[in-house]
Amino acid sequence: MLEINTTHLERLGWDKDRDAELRTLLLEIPEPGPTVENADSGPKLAAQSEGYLVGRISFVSRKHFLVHDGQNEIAARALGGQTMQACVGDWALCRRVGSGPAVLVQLLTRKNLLSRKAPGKRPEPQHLAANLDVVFLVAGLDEAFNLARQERLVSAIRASQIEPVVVLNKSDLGGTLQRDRIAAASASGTETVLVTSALRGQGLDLIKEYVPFGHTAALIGSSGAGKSTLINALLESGKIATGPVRRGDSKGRHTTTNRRLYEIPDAGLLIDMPGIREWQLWTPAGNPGVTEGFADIEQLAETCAFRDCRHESEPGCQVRLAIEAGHLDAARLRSFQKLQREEAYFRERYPEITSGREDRIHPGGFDKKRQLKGLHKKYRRIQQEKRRRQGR
Ligand SMILES: Nc1nc2c(ncn2[C@@H]2O[C@H](COP(=O)(O)OP(=O)(O)OP(=O)(O)O)[C@@H](O)[C@H]2O)c(=O)[nH]1
Ligand SMILES: [Mg+2]
Ligand SMILES: [Zn+2]
Repeated sequence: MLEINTTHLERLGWDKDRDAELRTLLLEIPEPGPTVENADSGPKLAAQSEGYLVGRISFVSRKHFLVHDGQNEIAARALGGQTMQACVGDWALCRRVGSGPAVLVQLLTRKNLLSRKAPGKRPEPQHLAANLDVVFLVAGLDEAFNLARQERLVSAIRASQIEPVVVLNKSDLGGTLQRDRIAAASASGTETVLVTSALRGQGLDLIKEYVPFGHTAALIGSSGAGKSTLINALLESGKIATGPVRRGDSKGRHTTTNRRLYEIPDAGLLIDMPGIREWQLWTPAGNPGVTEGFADIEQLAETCAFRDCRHESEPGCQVRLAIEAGHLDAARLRSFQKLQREEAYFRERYPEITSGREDRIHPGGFDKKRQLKGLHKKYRRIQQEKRRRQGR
């Protein structure tokens, strides 16, 4: 059987389940036999650099990946349909051939996966990160707090079986806002709200507590919230580029453009992400959906007189009762119902996805179509330009 050294992977979050899976996988891979000399086989590849390795994807840029094996980051690329699927935080079995980039052979089973619907019209997921323990929802105390988006994020994160933790950063600028914000953030369905100042190094220990050795967290939030600055402060090296926010509305300039995994000294791993603008749900089969972020309402709804209570004017509605008694915010119920409608629309619109036949929608298919369209456009433009120059 093939052997792969995994001793250095623990600090990247390697666990027993992953190890067992890898052992099984390796049983299926035939051991490389002695090379047969064959005049037709072309140039020989360097034998010593060939071989399998396992590591965690630490960086993604389109089809290019970096895979961390616990000691080094190795350049890798995906083959065919896998391109769409691999993301930061994934464990991958790779194969190295010659001196070029390694090839992702197979992804190991994910503990969880954070996805949203890819921006644009195409019904495709965008996988943001895999195998997370926590997602930090970072908001700057200088930016306008968007409760509706926060609720949407919390339910998406919960639905992926990941714990959401709100981080209110820039406490040095917060002033009197702070108290209201903490209340608002708590109303979004998260239990934990941390207050930090990346600039002054306040609250960094709180973050570390949530990401101990071997754990992984991703940072999500608007551009300019201070995600990269927070990671820099924790890295104690300041190696990630950060950018100033706009005067007036404190909006960031989308400084971070890729997702990347960082190892924090004396703690676990943090994934830096580009700032987000919007978040469309992606709730295929197997994903418990938006209800996960609204356990409080779900619990109340179970005690409503009617099983299909819409919490409008039905008698014996415990949800309305809770709102009237001031235990539940009416806006929160509205958010929940809005997300439920969105989810229902998604499931109706894309039944092939929600019934678990996602594989029928070939990821490459859309790309190819778009590529062709782009080529046709380009061709037409060149033709037009040619005619123009010929004076037609
Ligand atoms: N006053 C203050 N400024 C901060 C703090 N944290 C970050 N900043 C500033 O906020 C600006 C944006 O910080 P970044 O770390 O680039 O923000 P980001 O969330 O990574 O933004 P994107 O990469 O664009 O998504 C920078 O000018 C930082 O110096 C803080 O705690 N206090
Ligand atoms: Mg950044
Ligand atoms: Zn009801």
